[in-house]
Amino acid sequence: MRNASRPSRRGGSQGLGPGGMFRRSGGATKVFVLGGDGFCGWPTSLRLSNLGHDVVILDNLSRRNIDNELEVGSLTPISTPGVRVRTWQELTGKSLRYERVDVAQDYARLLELIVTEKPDAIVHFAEQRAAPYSMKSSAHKRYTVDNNTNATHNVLAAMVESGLDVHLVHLGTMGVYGYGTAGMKIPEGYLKVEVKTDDGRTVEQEILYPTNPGSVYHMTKTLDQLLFFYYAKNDRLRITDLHQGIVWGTNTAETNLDERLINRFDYDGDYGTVLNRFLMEAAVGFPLTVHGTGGQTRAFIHIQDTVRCVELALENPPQKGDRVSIINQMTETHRVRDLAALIAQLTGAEIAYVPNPRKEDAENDLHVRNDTFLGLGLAPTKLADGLLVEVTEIARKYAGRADLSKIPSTSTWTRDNRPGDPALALEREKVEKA
Ligand code: NAD
Ligand code: USQ
Repeated sequence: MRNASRPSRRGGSQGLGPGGMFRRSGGATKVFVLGGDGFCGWPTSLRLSNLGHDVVILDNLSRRNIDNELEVGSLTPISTPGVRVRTWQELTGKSLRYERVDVAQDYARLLELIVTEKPDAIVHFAEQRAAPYSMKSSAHKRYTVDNNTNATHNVLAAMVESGLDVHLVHLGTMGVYGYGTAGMKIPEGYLKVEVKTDDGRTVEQEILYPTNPGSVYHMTKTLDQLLFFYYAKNDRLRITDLHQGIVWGTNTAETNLDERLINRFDYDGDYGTVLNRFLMEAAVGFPLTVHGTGGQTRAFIHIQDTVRCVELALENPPQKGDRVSIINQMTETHRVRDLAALIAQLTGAEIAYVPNPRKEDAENDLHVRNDTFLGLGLAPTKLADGLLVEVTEIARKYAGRADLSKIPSTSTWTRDNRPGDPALALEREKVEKA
């Protein structure tokens, strides 16, 4: 049972401590960070610890093992979890623990940790997050579905079984909506629709915005969304689902404190995301790999803002019985070819229009509502503020660690797609010229 003397956290701002963070009576809030060894999870764990929360990272190191499988590594030299945690404690004296747990497979251990530690909140990053990896083969598709769906469902079932009132903050994706436009901004999760009844009346309803995933990975996030909907309704769980855009950048105020705390930087064809890949490609003299015409428009957010948004989500939980709180976590939209042009202009890099290995619209517009976080005080880091720092302090500094053979994206969505390899682009040009 929970400590009955603890003040209720319902009502958003009740119980806010110094700095606006919620605190337990007589101590810090305890937060589990599932997937806290990963790209978004590690800087988030440090930020929450820095704010005075008691942070416990649960991670099975599957991401590091996938690096072994793909024979690639982070561009930045990341330390082991043990060194990371010890360095943080040595520098700040703050408590940060790491538990090796497979959230998708080891339900008993997950439940035991929740029951004994009684976290106030759980931040859930622990999923396989790369679309190209999820499309490599049937085995990769099945792993992604098993891992992501089980991880999310295990967390929800354990929250119910524990009987505790824990706020779950999950990292979802903008990709649940697809990237189309119906002539309106994509709302934050819910869509008002008008339904004609059998007796001719018009009734207004609010539904989850229709999903339109573009990969098996993105599909798992739409499945997560249904799990959240059900558990909020049936068990009155308090859940926030953050529909996040593509994260760019590397370090945050906390990971910058010491090189042993450095965050990971993925650049390979499976895990590297578009903007970070372009920055790294420019630094190593590789042509910028624009898929197809580069007409795809996507939503972006800097890693420092990711961390800030999670902090804001924790400070503003839904109340028991509320529907899932869905928040769009993005700050800018950009077209891929415009990003390539910007980086080419900044660095002198060449651009290669390579075959698109994905089945996706060649061109799309994207308009997204993001009022919630802006209203809560998010001050976005814009591309213009951070790009040069990334090029000089990260991409160029660690360029020597890159394996250029791992850059092309070889995972194809269907048999008709071809790898995003600049060598193929040159071949195509030659054929077209002949
Ligand atoms: P990441 O792969 O770097 O981190 C995920 C972490 O979760 C890894 O440390 C991994 O070892 C761990 N993990 C995976 N399955 C697990 C399991 N079953 N049990 C325990 N730990 C497990 O990914 P990331 O970029 O940090 O993304 C984190 C979350 O944010 C993901 O859910 C992703 O879908 C979402 N997201 C990421 C981005 C982005 O651009 N990186 C954008 C939008 C949403
Ligand atoms: N692209 C290129 N060249 C490249 C790499 C990608 O043109 O070298 C294109 C892709 O074809 C795609 C776009 O850039 O049109 C974005 O690709 P990405 O790999 O940067 O992003 P995506 O696969 O959508 O996935 C990433 C994260 C995922 C997260 C998602 C947010 O890996 O975890 O959910 O961004 S969103 O895109 O908003 O759905």
